[in-house]
Amino acid sequence: MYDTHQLRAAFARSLSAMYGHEVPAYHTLVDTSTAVNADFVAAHPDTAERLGRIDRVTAERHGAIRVGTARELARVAQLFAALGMEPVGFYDLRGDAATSLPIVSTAFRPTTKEALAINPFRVFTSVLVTDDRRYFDANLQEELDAFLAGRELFGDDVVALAAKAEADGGLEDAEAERFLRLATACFELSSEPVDRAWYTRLARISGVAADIGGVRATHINHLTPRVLDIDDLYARMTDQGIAMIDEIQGPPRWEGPDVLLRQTSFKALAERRRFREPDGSIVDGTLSVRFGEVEQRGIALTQAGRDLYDRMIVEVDALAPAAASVEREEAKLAVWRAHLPTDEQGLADAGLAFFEYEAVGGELVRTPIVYEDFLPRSAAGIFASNLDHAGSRDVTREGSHRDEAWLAEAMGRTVHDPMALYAAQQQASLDAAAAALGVRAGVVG
Ligand code: OOG
Ligand code: NI
Repeated sequence: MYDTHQLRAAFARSLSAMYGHEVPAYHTLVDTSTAVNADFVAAHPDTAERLGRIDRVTAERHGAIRVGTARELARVAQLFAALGMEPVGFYDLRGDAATSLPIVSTAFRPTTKEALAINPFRVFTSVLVTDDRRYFDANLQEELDAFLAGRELFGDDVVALAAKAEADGGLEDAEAERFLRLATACFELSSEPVDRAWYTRLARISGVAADIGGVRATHINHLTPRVLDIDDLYARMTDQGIAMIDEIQGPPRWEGPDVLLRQTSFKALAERRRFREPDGSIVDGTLSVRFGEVEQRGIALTQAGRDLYDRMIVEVDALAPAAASVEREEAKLAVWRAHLPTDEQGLADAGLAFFEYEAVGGELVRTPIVYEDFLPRSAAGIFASNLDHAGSRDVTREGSHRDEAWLAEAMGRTVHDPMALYAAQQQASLDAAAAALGVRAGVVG
């Protein structure tokens, strides 16, 4: 028997094996990340594990996938439900000024502290918005919708097994292995020829639209390891001759506590794909859509902390508009030093971050809660830096409406609010600590 958590861990391993086979640079990234983490723990034995035990951090991955329709989203949500991964958060990347991204996203992940500790696998999942007139006119939408309706990304057999696993809390060995094989295969790069004319038409609007709607299959776009020192990782990858994107997205390196999420990536490598030309001939060619990404996670911020983060990013933009990465990093550092408390106590006192509290020998001991989600601005930056062309869109047209309720309706599932999950975790720890100390839980932080 595989229970939900064993299925999730096994699926993450199986996807990782397949992706490593398809994209050998992934091995370089994982090996380098493992070395960075081991060295970091050796250099900082007392503090390195404050944001997660080394075994969890080194095994930790997030994936990214992209689907075309509400139906495909509902079916992939069923697959993830079998693995104990629920939709958390709503990200609308369509507003990004620099790049044409006709998508909205959510993240499937475990939602409890216990499940995260067993295996924190999460998948950033985007769905195309085909009725957004800024990107697709009525004719193209009709063609695109028909194309998407004519494909099946997640077959009935794998979806049925997933539903059974969700209902029973796991699967017997033979069925579990079949489910894992079928589910992994859904994300394998297809060798079916790509219709060149159709793909190119969509790519002129958006590289992501072409990647989603230009082919009859989906694939895992990237699998991201977690490191304890992303600047060290960046330097070591560069030393190995791998061209990283210019900027580390999100907060800067600084002397105070790490908050939220820092991410960087290296450019998509050209992968061999076959194409069907307009004259019907099949030729070899290449596409660059997949890339390598790495992340460093920090402390989860409260709504007040998040509002401050968003204001700080606006200030960085004002100080260093479209500046080179070195200047942006300097601007970030100055803004961080001006606004953010320089230690955890300061963050807690100002109510800016989430912590767990535990009663130990009559004292309340505070431990930070790690940010388990994503950042829309950073996600847009990662997308943008890995596309060959910015694409095009008509900003004079009205966009179509999408929100968390739309996502929930499309999947028939609750979309969790990340803030509410962190707040509940903090409160549960306070209640338990108060019970242990024999006092009523007060508000801390
Ligand atoms: C997702 C891009 C965003 C992240 O970690 O924020 C992302 C994609 O490429 O499909 O990977
Ligand atoms: Ni990612």
